[in-house]
Amino acid sequence: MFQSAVAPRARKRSRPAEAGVSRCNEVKFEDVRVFLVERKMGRSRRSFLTQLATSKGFIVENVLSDKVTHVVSEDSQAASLWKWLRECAPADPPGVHVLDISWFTDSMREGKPVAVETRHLIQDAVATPPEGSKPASMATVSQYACQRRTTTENSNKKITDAFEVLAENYEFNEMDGSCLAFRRAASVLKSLPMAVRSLRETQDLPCLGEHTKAVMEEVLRCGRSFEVEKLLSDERYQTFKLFTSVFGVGPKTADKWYRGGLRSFSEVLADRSIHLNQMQQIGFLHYGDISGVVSKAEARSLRNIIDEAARATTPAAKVALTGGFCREKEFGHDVDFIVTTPELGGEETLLPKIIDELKKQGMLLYCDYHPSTFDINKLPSPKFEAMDHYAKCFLILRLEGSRVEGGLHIAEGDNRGWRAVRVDLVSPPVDRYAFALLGWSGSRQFERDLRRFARAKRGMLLDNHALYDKNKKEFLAASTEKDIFAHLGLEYIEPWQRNA
Ligand code: DCT
Ligand code: MG
Repeated sequence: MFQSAVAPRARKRSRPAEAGVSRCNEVKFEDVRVFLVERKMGRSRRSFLTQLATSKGFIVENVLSDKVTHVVSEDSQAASLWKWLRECAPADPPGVHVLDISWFTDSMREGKPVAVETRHLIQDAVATPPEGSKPASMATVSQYACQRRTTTENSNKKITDAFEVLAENYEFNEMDGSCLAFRRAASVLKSLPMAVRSLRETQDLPCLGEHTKAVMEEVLRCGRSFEVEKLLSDERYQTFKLFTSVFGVGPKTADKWYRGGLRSFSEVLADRSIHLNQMQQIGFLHYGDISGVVSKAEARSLRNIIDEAARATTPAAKVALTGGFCREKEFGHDVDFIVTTPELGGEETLLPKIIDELKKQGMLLYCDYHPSTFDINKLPSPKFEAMDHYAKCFLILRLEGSRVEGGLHIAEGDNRGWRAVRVDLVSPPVDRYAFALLGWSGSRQFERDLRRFARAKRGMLLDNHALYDKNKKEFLAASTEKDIFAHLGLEYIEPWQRNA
């Protein structure tokens, strides 16, 4: 921890004002304490930058204490800087950002502390190797997915696939704890830049329990897990998997049908005691299309379609692709969009207008529209709810092959020239946009850990509507995703690095 003072004669003081920095500046960012490294910067430039920062409401510490959250240096020689920092603080600083001057200048320009991005970091060659390379030790992996960078590349697919089958089966059996344990373990392995070769290598990794390790060991040793193989040929698992692949059928319905003795679609459809709701009827009608995956090219085409439909009725409308495709996944089960308008309130009529437009174009095969139940006075919500309160619609659209670059992602020999695709549209008010975008960008595990981190590490409540600081008893405003990461004191993780 940074405990020792830089200048031996300087006594440890808590506030820059007390430590010789102008007192008349109002402190705007209580949680951020900057330390400017004088080496290479020089005394007069350091003094100038200190005044600049305090005039903008920043706290600049004169002493390198464990209160410091952001160490800023103009020393481009990472090795010598880190050597010097280690001499000042022999133990590794927990959570302190060591940054080059670009973070400082960005923050001055914006008049607020900007979120820390990879480009700002001065990497420690010993403890933190450059981005994209292998960590020197797996011990550095955080238990929180929001502190890991996870791309779509997965070096441990064999193991994580096995974990996901087991997690899914626990979900079918409503064993939430075990399900989460396997999902967390899979998420940790997905973040590793290299394949695990032996159990010993994983001893310092978080979120791996006895059961997960036993499965992993089997996969490492035999190339497969016998528990998973047994499950894959288990009648109950197979039937649940089949039934829940229908749009509108969850584990509860699958369980009811299974307990009623049903094992196949033809048995379900022939059973007169079963009443399929509208969603399930449409699910069976378009089963071949919507149980398959949607390609990136199809998602891109849908983005243009939604964009045109939104602008045709509301020229200033803003459309953002979110969900798996904003994380650069090649395939998804649906395509998710956030739509809004620049003026507050404009979003209220936006979805019905877009839906009408899609209908006019003959694209609307199914629409389940939920008007907004968002009430700012009911925030913060003490308990996270699975669904947010914004207006949204779950759609099935008819996508013409002629609109997709490279053609539709359907079976060869299917000559219809179109396919059905699942599309979700959500429309938050513009002042909630960043929270909605972050909440829908996923992955589920990333979102879960962002909320868990906010609560456990920062005493804050985060959901798709707002970020609330429980200690200060106030809401923290954000107009971009980066603002939210900055409030949480987290390094910014790009959407394509959120595939936890
Ligand atoms: N989400 C969440 N919690 C839920 C449901 C959704 O945090 N209970 C977020 C995470 C992902 C995003 O909403 C969109 O959901 P999906 O479309 O189900 O996930 P996806 O990541 O887009 O995956 P896919 O590619 O399969 O659509
Ligand atoms: Mg999706």
